[in-house]
Amino acid sequence: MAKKALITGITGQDGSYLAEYLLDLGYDVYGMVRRSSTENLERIDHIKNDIEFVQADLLDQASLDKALDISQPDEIYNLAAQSFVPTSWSQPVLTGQFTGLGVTRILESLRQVCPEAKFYQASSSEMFGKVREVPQTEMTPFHPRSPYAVAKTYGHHITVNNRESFGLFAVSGILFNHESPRRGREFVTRKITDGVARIKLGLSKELALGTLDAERDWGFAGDYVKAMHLMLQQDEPDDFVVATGTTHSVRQFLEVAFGHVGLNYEDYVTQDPRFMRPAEVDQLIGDNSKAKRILGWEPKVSFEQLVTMMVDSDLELLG
Ligand code: NAP
Ligand code: F7E
Repeated sequence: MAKKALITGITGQDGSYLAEYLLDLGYDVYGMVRRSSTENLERIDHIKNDIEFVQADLLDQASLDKALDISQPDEIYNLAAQSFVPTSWSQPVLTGQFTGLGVTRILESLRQVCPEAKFYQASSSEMFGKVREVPQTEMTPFHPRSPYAVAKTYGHHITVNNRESFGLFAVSGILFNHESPRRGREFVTRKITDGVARIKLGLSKELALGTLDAERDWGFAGDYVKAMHLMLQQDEPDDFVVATGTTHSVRQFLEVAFGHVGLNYEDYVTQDPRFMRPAEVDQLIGDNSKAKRILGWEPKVSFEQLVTMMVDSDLELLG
């Protein structure tokens, strides 16, 4: 019989790649969606007929109980969250409710409805924040720098705590930034590649950004969802850093993205205080050696390939 997976956040970037991957592996895929006045299935439009949708919200315990009861999953991937860091300063309570307490709600439902199900929590490199060591490993202490990161740190600890308290197969994937042509346009990578395409096509004249000095360990989302799946196929539940092990600044991203279409970013990019953050995460770089050793996982798409893939996709979309 086919394995059953429930993905929360299936309409998001990672949810779409994970759903594709699990369908290819022969899974029955259930997707949790929240009610919306207009349909927002763009990222999964091509596979939506292969997915069983269940309606639920991270804020509503009874709806989560029902979603798990309907799907009776072997594996749960908890990808749903308020995931945009700047919004977490303007909506800190909501972010805590979705991104933090939402994890407890799903785990409570899991314990009531399907305690044998394996659980994946989408944790984040943002938990390292003001980093205590370079590169960051599974043992590096956390120092979150935004309400989003604080909520994710709670989600991480409650996952580990459920594992230790109740013997659940519950794991936390500490994923560093991962991007794709399906990334939301407010995140810096997609904002840049969308901006480059607009400028190249004569639809826009400039691109306003915040700091250009921040450095991130950027990988490709399509590679990273495979690590999520591998974590749930292990004999023992454990937590893993998933990263490329390389870091680049926003400025370097700009150089490659504008360079790819024969332009110089300095002619178009302006800095706008509106995009500066109250507290910044200056540099992230992950040590992926545990994931390589135990999961046999490694990233396939390089930084340059990622940037050019995103620029080409935005040129095609807008062209
Ligand atoms: P994303 O594109 O922002 O998708 C977030 C998903 O969560 C969407 O499907 C959204 O549904 C859903 N959601 C939000 N609030 C919800 C609620 N109250 N109830 C039910 N669903 C809700 O995020 P992503 O980039 O795919 O990231 C997936 C997960 O990994 C997130 O938890 C994120 O915080 C985490 N993460 C991401 C990265 C990264 O670099 N991408 C790195 C580390 C960790 P709607 O479509 O209805 O809004
Ligand atoms: O910012 C700087 C900004 O919003 C990256 C989420 O998926 O990854 C993501 O969080 C850097 C920051 O991603 C602009 O200040 C400059 O230093 O693309 P971002 P993020 O905050 O790293 C982690 C791992 C997650 O878990 C999150 O869910 O770029 N930056 N100028 C800018 N950022 C944005 N968004 N917009 C700018 O104009």
